[in-house]
Amino acid sequence: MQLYITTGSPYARIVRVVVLEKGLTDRVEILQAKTRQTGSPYYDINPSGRVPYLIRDDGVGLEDSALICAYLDQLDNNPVFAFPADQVWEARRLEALVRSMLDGLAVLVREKRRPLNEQSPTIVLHETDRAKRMLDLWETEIGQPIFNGPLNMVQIVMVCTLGFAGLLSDFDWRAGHPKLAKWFDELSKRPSFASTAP
Ligand SMILES: N[C@@H](CCC(=O)N[C@@H](CS)C(=O)NCC(=O)O)C(=O)O
Repeated sequence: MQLYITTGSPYARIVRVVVLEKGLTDRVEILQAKTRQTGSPYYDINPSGRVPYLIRDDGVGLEDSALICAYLDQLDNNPVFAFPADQVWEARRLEALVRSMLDGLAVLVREKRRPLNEQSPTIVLHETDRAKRMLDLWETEIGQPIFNGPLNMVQIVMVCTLGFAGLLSDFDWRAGHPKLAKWFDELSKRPSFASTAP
């Protein structure tokens, strides 16, 4: 299989972590895509131009980190990241909320990478405020069992989200969130996170 990524993409990192955790490095070739460039040859591979994008062994392409992770997880008929029935809705609820923070941060990082005179202060303020509200929420929720049991998708998405937030030099997500920072630092030591850190 071939997995198209960019090294800076937190969504691609989520899949790269799953590839490592599932021991699939021999089966998945990781390729760099040229995204956000007019006329990129990558658009012939994935017309949406987004990463991550997995081309399966049968040649069919899958987009979206959640879908790709679920696909890779079940390949060996031993899906370790699928939640048992009694946890599934709580896990999906939490993963959706973490992804909501990640989607906002992606907008914020993109905005801040534009030249200063092209940045929208309204968007920067809106997304910064959203990130702060979500971080406050996670500071109170990070003790929940789903964040502290065996590695799962909620934890993977959270680590990749906070790692991505760390790229914002003028936004210290750790300030006022000591429990979240401690949780992040502990889990970040895991080899799959350490070797994919932005
Ligand atoms: N919901 C998607 C989001 C993927 C996404 O937004 N990827 C960004 C990189 S972080 C991208 O490919 N951007 C290139 C573009 O918008 O053209 C997922 O979970 O995979």
